[in-house]
Amino acid sequence: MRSRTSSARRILDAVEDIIGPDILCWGTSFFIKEPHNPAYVSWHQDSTYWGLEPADIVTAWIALSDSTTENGAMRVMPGSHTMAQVPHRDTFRPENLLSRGQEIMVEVDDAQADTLVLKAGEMSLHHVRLIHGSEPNPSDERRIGFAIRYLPTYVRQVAGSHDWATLVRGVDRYGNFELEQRPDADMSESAQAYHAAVVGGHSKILMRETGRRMRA
Ligand SMILES: O=C(O)CCC(=O)C(=O)O
Repeated sequence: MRSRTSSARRILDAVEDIIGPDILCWGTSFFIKEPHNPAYVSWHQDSTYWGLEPADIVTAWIALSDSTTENGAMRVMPGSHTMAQVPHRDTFRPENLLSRGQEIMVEVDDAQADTLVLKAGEMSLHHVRLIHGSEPNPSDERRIGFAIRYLPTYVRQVAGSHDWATLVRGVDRYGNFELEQRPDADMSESAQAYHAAVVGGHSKILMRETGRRMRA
């Protein structure tokens, strides 16, 4: 079995090839679809509410289970990462796994989409402007993805006055983010309080002008 350190290094090596050697992790999310569950992800660009510029941002989407056509693998519109930001509408549909249930307001020709079929332990990388989404999981198998958002250190937050990120490789010569503290111990009170402050700050940015907070 591969060690955690070597897996992290292999992920960062691939990310470094795309965004260079000085790398921040801005956040992570699980996208979990239980068997026979209506949860889905509408067509969207990640950049829509993140407030991060420029759009030189990449997500490593790591399959923690097999991700197949049958269980709602992620689908992408090839080449759409070269588009500008597209307008989105918020739906807040409960089955939509996105924070605002946001969906793009341009027509997507499903027939042109590619499905990213992955074995557990494999990953795909996607650009922050790539139009992507996924269907519900009508199968008997769980589909679990873990998305890690990586930025080069020169990216900045333009929608909020303060933002946080973890330096995971290289050097931060810009100081655009508060660099997150390493927890003093697993689940310590202070580490949990710090985590809550960062998540609360991100929720304010992502949910701005909606009067809502992110779902837990
Ligand atoms: O897991 C999915 O189906 C979608 C994931 C996603 O939207 C993302 O990682 O940005």
